[in-house]
Amino acid sequence: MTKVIKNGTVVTADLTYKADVLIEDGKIVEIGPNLSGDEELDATGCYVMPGGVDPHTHLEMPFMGTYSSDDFDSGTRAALAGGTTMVVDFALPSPGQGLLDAIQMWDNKSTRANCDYSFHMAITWWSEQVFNEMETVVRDKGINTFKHFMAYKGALMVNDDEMYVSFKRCAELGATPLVHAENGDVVAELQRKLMEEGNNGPEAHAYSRPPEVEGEATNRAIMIADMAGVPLYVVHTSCEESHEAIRRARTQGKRVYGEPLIQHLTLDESEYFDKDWDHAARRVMSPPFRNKKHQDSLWAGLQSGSLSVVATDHCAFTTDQKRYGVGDFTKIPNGTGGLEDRMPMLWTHGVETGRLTPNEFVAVTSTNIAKILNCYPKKGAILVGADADIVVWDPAREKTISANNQQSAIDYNVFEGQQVKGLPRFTLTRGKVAVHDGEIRAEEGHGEFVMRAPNTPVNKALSTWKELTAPRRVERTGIPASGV
Ligand code: DUC
Ligand code: ZN
Ligand code: ZN
Ligand code: ZN
Repeated sequence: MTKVIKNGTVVTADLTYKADVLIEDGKIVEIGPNLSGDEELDATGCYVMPGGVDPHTHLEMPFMGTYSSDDFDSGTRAALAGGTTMVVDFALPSPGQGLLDAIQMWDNKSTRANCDYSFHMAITWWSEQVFNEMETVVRDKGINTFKHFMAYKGALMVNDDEMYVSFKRCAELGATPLVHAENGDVVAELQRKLMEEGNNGPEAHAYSRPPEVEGEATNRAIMIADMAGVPLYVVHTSCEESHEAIRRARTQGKRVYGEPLIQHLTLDESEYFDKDWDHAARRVMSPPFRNKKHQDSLWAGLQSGSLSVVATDHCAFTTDQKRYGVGDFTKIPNGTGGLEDRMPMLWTHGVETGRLTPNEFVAVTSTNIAKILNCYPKKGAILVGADADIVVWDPAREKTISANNQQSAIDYNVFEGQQVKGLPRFTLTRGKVAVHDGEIRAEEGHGEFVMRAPNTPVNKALSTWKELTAPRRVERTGIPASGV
């Protein structure tokens, strides 16, 4: 049984051309003119692009006293509805829990996925067990990325010494460290002071996490990664201070990648001020939304290539869950949705406005991250042999975003009322049509885990600094015993 996508324009990260795409057994088997197959999908007027890869989701994650409300079923349905065909979720051990144990938990939840997926491993505490299990995670579990929270003090945060030894372990194993870059000590102090002064509403969340805490942590992580000799991936880069650090590192030859979120690109801090409690609390995430200066910086980074990927950090909580934080903003579960809306919002505000070309859109939604995560060209490509994870993108199709017709399980949408232009006509996951003109035909359990091998050779950073190790200790002779 073959399928052919006919009469479309293939758009990849580097090429645009007219061709049909033939699919068999979930893979692309031929690309060229006048192909035929058992079933035809009409792509007239559409772009045929690699399906989106969202490298940053939190599905059914235990967090801040509750669980994020989209699971691997609703979350991946939302992904497919918006043209995303692979998600990378964070397997998150609670402090004290083994890494392999946490992976088992995520394996159990992810059997419900409608599209392919992979995991990052979070390092939420440090011990010899963690050090040892990291090797099994990379060699046997197909996970080559380790996330470090520099914030969430007293919960998920790791200290600099732990981060440094973990980064060195990543270097040994051919893995890439990820950081949530915010100075958790300073955030905790700002939270304490705001609460003490009676600022307990959701707007105080933004005041407790200014751009400076993100810029400081990003700079620190970049320096530590350089000392450890590893590349670094900075998740949810939201401000100029952090972007500036990444830009500078890249011009120095360091392999540092920045990931703005669609929320930070299109929503700003006014969402927190002079708004009712629910409105503002629904938009509480870390880092918080910023002002226009920071948004312009993020767009510029995508245009110039100093920022590499657009993600969502999809971590959805219902209004009832958000209300855990009434009277204390530090207890509002942090997170917003975005999986269904990332690609249409980026097309509307990026391509339709002329900020990004369609090829750049493919690069930042799919191809760049597939390369960084070492699953290219299985994912992120329209090439013979690649998985048929494809979005047939209709640039003329429009809709108004609303919680009333979304796949996500929550009762609101942070993009409510936004008009988007550019939507999938078809979304295919390994050759299976999961979406056609807004009709969802996804299949729970269709998704498969994507193994990601270590990157060899390990990237070496430019630092000339070398650790002084015991065997190299210099024996000095002839120094006067009493000094000079
Ligand atoms: N930020 C959020 O807003 N939610 C999940 C975790 C995170 O870092
Ligand atoms: Zn984070
Ligand atoms: Zn996150
Ligand atoms: Zn149709």
